[in-house]
Amino acid sequence: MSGLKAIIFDVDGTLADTERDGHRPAFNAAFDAAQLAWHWDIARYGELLTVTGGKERIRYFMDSDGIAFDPAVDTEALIAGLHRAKTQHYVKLLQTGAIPLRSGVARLLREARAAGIRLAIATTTTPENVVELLDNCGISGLRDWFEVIAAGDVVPAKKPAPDIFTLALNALGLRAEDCVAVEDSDNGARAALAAGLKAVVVTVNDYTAAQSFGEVPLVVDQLGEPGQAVRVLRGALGAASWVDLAVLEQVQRQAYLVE
Ligand code: XBP
Ligand code: MG
Repeated sequence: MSGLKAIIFDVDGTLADTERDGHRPAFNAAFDAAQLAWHWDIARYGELLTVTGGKERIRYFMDSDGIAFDPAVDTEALIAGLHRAKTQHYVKLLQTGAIPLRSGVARLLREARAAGIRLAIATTTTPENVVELLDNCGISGLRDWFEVIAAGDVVPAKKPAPDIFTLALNALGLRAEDCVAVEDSDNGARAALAAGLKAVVVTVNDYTAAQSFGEVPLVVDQLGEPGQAVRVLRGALGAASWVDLAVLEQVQRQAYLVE
């Protein structure tokens, strides 16, 4: 009998490739609209992605570039305003359906539902970004497939802190060893591991491919599906050709072996 009770998914980079051509241009559009001469090119955005959370990323950018406003300017309010504008731009982009789910995501979600395995989300991004992505990727009612959507500022510390995964586990009422996390980044993998979860990492692009991902047992380039070969970067798929429930259960069982 399967010991796997739930799968907890990250969103950005995992469910969809959102960063380079989604969040990044939305930040830049917000900067333009505020008449700030800031522009995050692809390479710079890669560096900035080491900080999770949009507001935190803007603050880190200002600090690292020594950008300071007149003391009369409320910097926190300025950042919050920029971030609200960024979210509006990003949501508009999502509403065009421009950002699809990654390979194998819909397949794995369907398999999990058919097997009675519960689904949850643990993400750093703003909650409305999650539901807009889910509502605009071509699967009707997808947001309702997720019993728990833990997102954004609801925890004191964002990834790599474990808080958002711990929140999702508490909301599910499950122990970490009953679940597996699916992540795409070093920060995300470290957050999942710190919450006691075993994780699969699905690298997405140059932003994450060279990261180390802590001690996760399986790193692949996509979840995969028929006709799309999965490249295994760490670990093994066993008899499977793509990341299916049997593979996730194997990842989960290694948790028991390690403990
Ligand atoms: C995602 C993020 C987010 C998005 C921006 O990290 O770092 O900050 O880039 O989202 P993860 P907001 O995939 O590890 O959860 O601007 O809405 O914060
Ligand atoms: Mg991610």
